[in-house]
Amino acid sequence: MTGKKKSVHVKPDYDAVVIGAGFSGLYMLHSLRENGYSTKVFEKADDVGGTWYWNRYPGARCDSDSVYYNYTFSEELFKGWTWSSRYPEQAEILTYLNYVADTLHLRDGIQFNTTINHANYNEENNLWRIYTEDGDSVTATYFITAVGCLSASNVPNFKGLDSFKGNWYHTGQWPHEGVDFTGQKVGVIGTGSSGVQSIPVIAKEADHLTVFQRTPQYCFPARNHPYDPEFVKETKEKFSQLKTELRESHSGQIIKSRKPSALDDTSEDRNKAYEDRWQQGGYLFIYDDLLINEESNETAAEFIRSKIAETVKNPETAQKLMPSYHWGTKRQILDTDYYETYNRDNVSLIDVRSNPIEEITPNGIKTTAGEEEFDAIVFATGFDGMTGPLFRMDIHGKDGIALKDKWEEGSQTRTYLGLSTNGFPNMFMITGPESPSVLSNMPISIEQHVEWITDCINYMQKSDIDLIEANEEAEKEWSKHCRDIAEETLYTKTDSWYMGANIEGKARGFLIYLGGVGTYRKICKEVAENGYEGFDLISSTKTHSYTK
Ligand code: N01
Repeated sequence: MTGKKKSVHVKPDYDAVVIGAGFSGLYMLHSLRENGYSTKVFEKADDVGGTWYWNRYPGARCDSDSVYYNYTFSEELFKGWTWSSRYPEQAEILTYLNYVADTLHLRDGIQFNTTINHANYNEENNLWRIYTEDGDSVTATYFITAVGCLSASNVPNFKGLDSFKGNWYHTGQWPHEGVDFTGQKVGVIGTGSSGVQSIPVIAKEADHLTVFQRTPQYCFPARNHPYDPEFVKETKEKFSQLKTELRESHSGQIIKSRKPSALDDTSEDRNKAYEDRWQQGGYLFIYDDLLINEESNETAAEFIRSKIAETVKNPETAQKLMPSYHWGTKRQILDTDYYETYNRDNVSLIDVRSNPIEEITPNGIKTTAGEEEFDAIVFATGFDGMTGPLFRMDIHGKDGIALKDKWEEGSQTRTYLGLSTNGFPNMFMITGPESPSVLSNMPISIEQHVEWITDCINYMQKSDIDLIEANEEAEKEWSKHCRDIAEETLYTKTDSWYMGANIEGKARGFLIYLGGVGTYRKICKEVAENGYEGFDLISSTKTHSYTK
């Protein structure tokens, strides 16, 4: 729908304000600047990097093939960078993002050390006012969130945490100077990706490590290795082809062709295929139906359980480590010596499902099985995923409605294409809920959003459109479409942060579009080609500050 609206013309401080200077914010800034828009980025940290700035816990590394885990919008950037290994450590990825920021001269567009704690849409003048924690504010026509999906740390509200006399850390807010656990008794709570990556490293340093596990995990070996220079050279040479393939792929990665069903193979052939992948390392994507067919899924689950039994020497510990949920329906994990770590004399495992944590005491952690003393506690307890970072900014749209109230009162997050939500005009979310985001290779999905948003703003400026807002009906349909696809899979049968299940009181519902990166790209493209179908576009007499 296109219409007209009267609004008072007030010149904004910026055409666009972007929140966050990680993968999303950096490219958004570059893209808007290249198109002539005055743009300001606010970043809480004192430097660029986003998730790779904050997550400095021991063992933190990427688990996507690094040659695909980078920007593809610039051939020069792509060819100017060489990854050392298949799954590089956090520091190397942070160096890559610094390389991008420096090469594209982005730092002068970013205000560091600045937390945004409120953003407000003003219908009178059709502008966003964005407030910093210090009470300063700026206005912008477009408000773009580049806050990441996993930036709101979750420290469970354990009784007594304040009384703990030792040091405690959350993996997502790790001290920059590092932590030396030598000679210490350490407790790690949580066995998701962060716990599984950090536990083997902490175990090597600490005097004793106790892991508090609520849900056992299916882990598959990463078997990280340095890249063969010949492979890197070939990858760079076929840049254009690779870029197209990544962007049109299902997950934003290049995955070798798979067989349709695990049940088409004999158990012997299947186990050989699983064993080959186990030896080779990387994700266990061998059959297409592993996440939709319970019987197929169980073959993968059982294979990993057999590996746990084979690897972990103490049968009681091995039993505690055996997962029973559908394989792959929580975030899949690639590990380095995770199960092997439980064979160390200085590592013990407490199952907090049978023996829940009662409280943190001044000296340690008390479960129903007793109290254990610690010098340090590590919370590897995850994040308020997808919606958490948005809610923490206290965003208010039309009629003053808070985003949190809109999504939580209806007990449902609702977006149109994961990019936009009704009632919040001229606001765009990069990798927002109900887009492929965390179940895809993030840089590739980020690029698609940044390019779509830039094209959309260009279209608005050229067509003299002042306001774009997701249509309520289109949004309902998109949310339903996302949920319908998810219901066809096994994902919705497991409590996970994908479902919002890890945060008490959070609206439940699958928060990711599962139709695939290539399909999603096509849908977004068609929406744009059809004059931004599903959006309301409003013109007024207001002049704009488009400068190109
Ligand atoms: O967090 P998680 P994470 N008492 O939510 C447990 C990305 N990532 O930081 O499973 C006791 O996965 C919780 O138990 P349960 C990746 O997308 C990527 O590890 O809820 N335990 C679980 O074991 C990932 O999915 C990389 O029963 C409690 C753990 O804490 C996402 O970040 C590396 C508890 C939390 O696991 C989050 O991963 C790291 C409580 N009250 C992270 N509350 C890469 O490799 C929670 N737990 C790229």
